[in-house]
Amino acid sequence: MTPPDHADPAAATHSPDDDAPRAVHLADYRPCPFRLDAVELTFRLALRTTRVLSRLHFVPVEGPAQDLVLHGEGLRPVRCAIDGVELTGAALQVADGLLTVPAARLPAGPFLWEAEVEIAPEDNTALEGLYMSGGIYCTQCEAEGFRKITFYPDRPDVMAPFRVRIESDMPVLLSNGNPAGQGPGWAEWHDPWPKPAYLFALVAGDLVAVRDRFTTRSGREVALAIWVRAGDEDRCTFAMDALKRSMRWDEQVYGREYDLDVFNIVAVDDFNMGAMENKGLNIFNSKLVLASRDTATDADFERIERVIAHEYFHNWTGNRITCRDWFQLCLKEGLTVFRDQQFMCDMRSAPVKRIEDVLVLRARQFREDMGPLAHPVRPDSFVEINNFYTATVYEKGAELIGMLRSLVGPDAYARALDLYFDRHDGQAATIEDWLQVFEDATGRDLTQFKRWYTDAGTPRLSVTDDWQDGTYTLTFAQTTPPTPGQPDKPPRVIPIALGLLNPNGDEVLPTTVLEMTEARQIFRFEGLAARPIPSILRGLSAPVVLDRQAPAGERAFLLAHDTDPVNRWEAGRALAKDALARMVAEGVDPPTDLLAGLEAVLRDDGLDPAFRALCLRLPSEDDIAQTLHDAGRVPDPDAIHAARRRLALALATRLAPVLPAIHEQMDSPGPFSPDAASAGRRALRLACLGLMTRLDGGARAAQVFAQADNMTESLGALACLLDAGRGAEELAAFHARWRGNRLVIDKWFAVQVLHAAPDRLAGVATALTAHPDFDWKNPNRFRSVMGALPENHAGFHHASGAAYGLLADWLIRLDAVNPQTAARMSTAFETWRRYDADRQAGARAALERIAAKPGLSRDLAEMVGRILGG
Ligand code: B3K
Ligand code: ZN
Repeated sequence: MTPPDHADPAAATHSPDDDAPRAVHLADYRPCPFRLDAVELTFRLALRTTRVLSRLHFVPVEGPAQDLVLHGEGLRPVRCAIDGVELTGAALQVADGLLTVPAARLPAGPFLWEAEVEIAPEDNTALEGLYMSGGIYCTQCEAEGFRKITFYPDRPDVMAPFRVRIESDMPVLLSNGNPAGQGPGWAEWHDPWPKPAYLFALVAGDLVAVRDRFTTRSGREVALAIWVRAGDEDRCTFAMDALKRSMRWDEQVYGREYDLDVFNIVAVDDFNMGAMENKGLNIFNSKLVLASRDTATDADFERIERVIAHEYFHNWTGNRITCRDWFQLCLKEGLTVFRDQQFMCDMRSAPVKRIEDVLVLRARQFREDMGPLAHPVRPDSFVEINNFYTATVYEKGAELIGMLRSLVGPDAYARALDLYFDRHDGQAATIEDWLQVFEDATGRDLTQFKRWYTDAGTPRLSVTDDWQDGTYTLTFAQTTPPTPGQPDKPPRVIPIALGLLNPNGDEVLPTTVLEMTEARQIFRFEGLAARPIPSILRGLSAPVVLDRQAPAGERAFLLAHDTDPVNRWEAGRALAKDALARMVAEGVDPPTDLLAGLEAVLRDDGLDPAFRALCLRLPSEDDIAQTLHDAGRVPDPDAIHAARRRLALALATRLAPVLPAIHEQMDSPGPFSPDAASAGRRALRLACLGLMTRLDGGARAAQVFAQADNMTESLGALACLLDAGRGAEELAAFHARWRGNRLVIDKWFAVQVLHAAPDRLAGVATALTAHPDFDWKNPNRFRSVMGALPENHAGFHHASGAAYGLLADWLIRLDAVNPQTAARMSTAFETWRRYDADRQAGARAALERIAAKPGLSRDLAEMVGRILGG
């Protein structure tokens, strides 16, 4: 067969540096002029010469005839035809990743597009499209990876049922949907549910299945399988259990059933993110599937449970109802995160889970919203969509759903969701559709609420109170600082969950949601016997910063008495942040009210151990830096590091009499269980160990390390030892024991970076990159060193600028093979303008060095441009 004359691979290959990156705008959205009624794909797998044959059944939609425009990147076309007539010459135009067939060359009615292309999975280091991971063929198509597999209208609003045939001598051949036949060297799959190409998946490899079954509430029998490499089967039990619980929960809480005969999960070692919700064939980073007591920490177990649920929940919120375009990403991600958070609250302690979510929201999303990368939950332009899988779209997107639910109430929320599933099943929807459903179900006008989707930035809520003649008055004011491209922000509706306590600690006003809609608004409470103590923004009822000049003693009172556990924790947190800010700025001693308050919490064995552990966790150095920056100061990373250690020492000294006893008491006698209660006991045990280490230099931690029978304790003790400036022997023992387990060796790398002394960080990290196990092309391994660098705040921002330079070197290197992961990790620099002039100069030099690199990907170029320019 003669390749058509457009077969020059360069013609359809994306070349990152060929021209300036172009932004895509929401305002430019146009529907696709063709419907796609059916997709048939055949894969003849080979490492460097995989053949992909596609048959796409197009139907023009009403209206004037239009060109057929298909995406394609890095494809070697062999043959393209319409209704069997091969296309050559002028009938085909290929440029900038787009293949265009002029309208004049298309039949007036339905037609069949056929293409045969060649691709090289083995050469695909970007891990997008069809690639190899440890000898396994696998795919990642979201957001725009399918165009690296074949020519296609690669946009989420084009949905079609798929039939897939895989030809390969690999023993296991998987794709989406239900199995439709198999024989020696081939397998066929049929996915009856129309889906966009980003949900396509294919896996072929030497895998074994851990199997189970699930019967849906209407009686459908679903065969469940988790596919892993031989030897990993015994580490799938927890993930399988999480999957079954997720399936049941979605039936019980959202009335959503699974809709295929099989549900497959595959674990691969090389993956750019956590996992992917491909229809009926979820592909996971192995670190989010494999877990056993020896190899996974409690945090790993928790994350596995959450992500298994998240990907499963996408089956309805994402797959059955998908996004019209990528600007609507939060439609599926914000909602699915909200659903996974609800699930986790139901599976575990709800307040503890909410506190953890608040910590993540502040650490990642508030930080993003306050810096150069701030963008709306629904952005209105992007250069590279992969750069918008952010904390804002995910975590703030979930907060928006939570606010909606608290504004309309749980019953109306349930009605609205039922309407959403009824009305939009099988469609590619928008945020307008989503809000319309709520308006129709509740009769409420959500025009002002929509600003939460379109306006970036974290509102600041200030509050003053007054007590006169039996009336208590709260006056709130809201402002949102400018963000890139958005100088002015009108007021938004803010649900403020409020409780009032009397001076005995009794609740005189149970949690009530105030609706703030103006820039400044007053709320009055009558009939109270005494001036109450307010508990404001309970459960963090809106993603805002509360600026309250609390009167002396109020926070300590709330830490001791608040009936809302999240705000109780929050009171301690606010005290600790204030204390640390003053310790840094004014050199004061750790305040007694904080130490006394934390001691009371620790000693209160009526409280959940997990909650006590969270209260004892001091604010991170990055959090303190942000607090100082907000207060108009230039944070000094060394002073922050020193103050935090000083506070930890003061706390340890004060608690010294009780720490060993609680450490012992929290030891779980029976067999290991990863459940939340047991994990909470281990968390408190480790919190005590961390404090004890401040006093004994690591003596107890060394014993714990030697005796540990689970990874949480083993790694926790190792971290304590490194913090105490020792641990060399233990590190060696840990490596020797776990050298055959990639996921555990990732932890071995990360713990050394996280706990290196600040002035040694760059040296430690450089040495680790020279270690024979540093496989930098594996995203998990790369992240375990380079992703951990900024987590060591004082080390990353060391005055030498060495860590900035080191990260820049490695981002440049990684960008050439894996732009997506390189771009994501550049967010380490997003706070660079907080710091002093010398540090800013160091960070700027590193960023400019990246920006100047010839051939930089558009992913990393966009990120660095925004970070520098903001
Ligand atoms: N939807 C995927 C993320 C895809 C990221 C593409 N760069 C996982 C998830 O959110 O469930
Ligand atoms: Zn998701």
